[in-house]
Amino acid sequence: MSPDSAEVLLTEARTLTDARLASRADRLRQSPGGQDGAALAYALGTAGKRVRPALVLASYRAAGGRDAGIAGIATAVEIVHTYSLVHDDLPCMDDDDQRRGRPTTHVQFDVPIATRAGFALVPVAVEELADGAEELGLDSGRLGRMGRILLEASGIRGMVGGQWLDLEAEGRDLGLAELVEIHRRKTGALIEAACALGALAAGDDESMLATLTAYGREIGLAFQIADDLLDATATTEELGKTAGRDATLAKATYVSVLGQDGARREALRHAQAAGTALEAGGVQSETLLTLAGYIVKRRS
Ligand code: GRG
Repeated sequence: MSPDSAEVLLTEARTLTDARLASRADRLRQSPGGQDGAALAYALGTAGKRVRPALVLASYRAAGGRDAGIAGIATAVEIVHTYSLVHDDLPCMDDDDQRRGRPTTHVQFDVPIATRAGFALVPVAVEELADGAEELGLDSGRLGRMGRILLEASGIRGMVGGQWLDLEAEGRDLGLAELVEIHRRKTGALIEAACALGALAAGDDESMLATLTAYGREIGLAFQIADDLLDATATTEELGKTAGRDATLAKATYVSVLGQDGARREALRHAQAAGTALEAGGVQSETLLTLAGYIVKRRS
């Protein structure tokens, strides 16, 4: 695989996902319509890196899947991620005015509209998951299992719980164990779910599922450590969101706890552990290895 292969996969994921996001956005612009519909379409139309869809795609292929219908499952994960960004930027959370190079949804519209739009995206994601599973011809048992994985990762045991702890921890010194718990839940859980969903969409091989889940758990944490580093080292233009926000909010991060070099070492260690998990499970995927490398070396 060429060094640019992560970009190639991200572009493929973007193409597949963006077509479906645009179609959802069109429908939501019609119904509910009005400002709510416009805000939903605005949020879905922002240009992210599409790392989570790429992970669904790569995990699906690593598990032997070949059907283009996987795009629906990848889009469902991206919609949950999109909702989390809309709410994360609200004044009651991280209070940011820029995201993906554009004004955040509550700045473009207003706080009540952005709050409603965020909540409304969760059932839209579940609908997309069901549509994707149907397109892949998956049975209801498999869909149920996939729904549980996506919603558990999004909920109190995953992303919502992690964000909750993160908000409570603002202005407080944290130990590494507490930080790992927050990062694994706030960011890692959805990334881990993306890999698990790719595996389950391809088949019911439990060992494959366990291996790709273990891979996802490691790169999920590596992804948030890299995010901590980028917040401290990249520019607002590179990130498309306000740089240096963690310091402003007095958040404990890998950088504040371990320093930049220590954080870099930990990100690499977890990316390598992701590769070890693949090897231990006998899963050969140059693409997943390349994505693990990309996740810790990216500049945005
Ligand atoms: C009710 C407490 C409560 C929470 C609601 C808002 C929320 C749920 C959770 C926040 C989760 C979150 C935004 C975590 C940060 C994840 C992260 C590193 C986002 C940036 O991801 P990228 O770099 O962004 O993939 P793009 O824009 O490229 O998609």
